[in-house]
Amino acid sequence: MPYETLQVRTEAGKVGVIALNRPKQLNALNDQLMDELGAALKAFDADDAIGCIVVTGSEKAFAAGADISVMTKYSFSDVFRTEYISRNWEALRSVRKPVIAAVAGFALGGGCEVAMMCDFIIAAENAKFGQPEIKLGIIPGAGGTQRLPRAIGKSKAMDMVLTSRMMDAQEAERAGLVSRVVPLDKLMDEALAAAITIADMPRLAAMAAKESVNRAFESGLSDGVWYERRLFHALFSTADQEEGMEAFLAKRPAQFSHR
Ligand code: CO8
Repeated sequence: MPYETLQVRTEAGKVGVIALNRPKQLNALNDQLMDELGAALKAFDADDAIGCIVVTGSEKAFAAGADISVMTKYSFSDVFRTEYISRNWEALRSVRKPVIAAVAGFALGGGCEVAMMCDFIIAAENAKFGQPEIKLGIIPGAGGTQRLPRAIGKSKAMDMVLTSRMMDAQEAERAGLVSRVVPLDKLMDEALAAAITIADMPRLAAMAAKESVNRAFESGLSDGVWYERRLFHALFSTADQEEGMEAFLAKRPAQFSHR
């Protein structure tokens, strides 16, 4: 399917790469882009050959937020009536395969929120994260006030949301917002290497691991641990559990069938 606001490709036959592509607007997010992002994610999620997805932007911007030139025309009744944002902006949440955000440059407002909806973030040294919505008279609207404190704690989240200051890649790594920081020219290599590693893992275990870690943000400890145990038990019904354990004991590489 041709996309106007994305560049979509497959790497190594097993990783789906989605690059946000509105360069003139620093990848500002509008409904078309988010609809296309949702469609591209869904297509990779349904493709049996794909084991992991990478979402990225350009060297200058992952995404500089929701498109302000569009939002400026909206009234309360427009956004409330049409369910602006919740209508199509959270497609990432329904993706069952692991999704890595490879972030260079600005990840601001909705851009930071999209990155946080991914399963983990690999940042280039020039990455800058921020929730500057307050300067526009609004607040984050796609989970920024909820995911940021869970990722970096209340004090830093409040600091960013209230002052609008940006966090550089090093601070973001120290704070736990990103999993690693790499040189800009190595960003895609690192993200693809991580994605290929994940794609080569037993698929059902990877999907269950993602579901279980995400459960930690939706439930109390007892419920979360119970949920994890149920998934752990369920994986004993998979061919890859049998293969993985047999291969380990036979001291040979495992041949996973992703079943
Ligand atoms: N919307 C529309 N256009 C934008 C945006 C944006 N968010 N950001 C940048 N642009 C455009 C600029 O208007 C400019 O266009 P033009 O060349 O036609 O004048 C072009 O991109 C380049 O930008 P700058 O000239 O400003 O580039 P600089 O390098 O000087 O500055 C900055 C880069 C710091 C990123 C600056 O552009 C900036 O501050 N942008 C706005 C950041 C912002 O406020 N983001 C939050 C938006 S609100 C939001 O995201 C609400 C989230 C709602 C949920 C979304 C769900 C996913």
